Amino acid sequence: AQKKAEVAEAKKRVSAEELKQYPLFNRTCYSLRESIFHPGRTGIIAEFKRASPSKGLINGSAAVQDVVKGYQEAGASAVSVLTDPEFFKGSLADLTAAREALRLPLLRKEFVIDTYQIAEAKAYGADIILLIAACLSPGEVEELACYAKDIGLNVLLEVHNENELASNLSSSVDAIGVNNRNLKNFNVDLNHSYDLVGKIPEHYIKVSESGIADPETINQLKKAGFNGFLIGENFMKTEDPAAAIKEFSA
Ligand code: IGP
Repeated sequence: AQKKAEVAEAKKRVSAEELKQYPLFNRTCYSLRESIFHPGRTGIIAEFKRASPSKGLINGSAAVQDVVKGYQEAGASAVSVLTDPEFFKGSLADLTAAREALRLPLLRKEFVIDTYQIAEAKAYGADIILLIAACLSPGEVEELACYAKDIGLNVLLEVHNENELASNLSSSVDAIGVNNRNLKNFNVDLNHSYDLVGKIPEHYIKVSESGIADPETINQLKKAGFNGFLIGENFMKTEDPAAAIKEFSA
């Protein structure tokens, strides 16, 4: 039954060529670099995340457009929207809703393994894709990053350790994100960021991801050399994520 459902799902999908006809595919993407270094903005990449594998339901009621508008007003440099339905209760509809509400770079947060998902990201409104080094070979990172660059998207590469970093220094990658959360046991340790920041070559935008819980941590990460701060749960777990980000930005 699982297999049948997958085949049916695949049949419903439009072709990559059709995706390229979508109005949103044919737009100029916002630059992550410009927005991260924009003087009036905070460097925060604020995430819309309803649920996660480690926490279960985080926020079952927040409306995507209200939240992302609030993020933008509070000075976020970019917004991240989960599109994975199974573990994060996200969707491509959420991504497009966010696009309509925003004038900021928008990240499709997804486990990307093929070029189709990248074309889809742009067609549904994303400006940035995430590539997770732990899920891909260096050759795949290069191929997918190149494809994304060719269609005008920004590329954020996520790493967990020095080996993943050293094997994936593609020139088609714009930003390197150090994930502080261990994907196997979900433990968060900010030392991942502090240990790796000095090893990221200067020309990449440097992003610290996950478990950032207060404005003081952002200051310390900035001093260590980070330019971007990917934060989801600590905003989303409150009743009013847009109010929560304001306390980080004050
Ligand atoms: C946000 P947090 O701890 O602030 O909610 O973390 C973001 O870093 C996290 O959602 C994330 C993620 C991922 C989710 C980072 N990399 C890869 C899914 C897949």
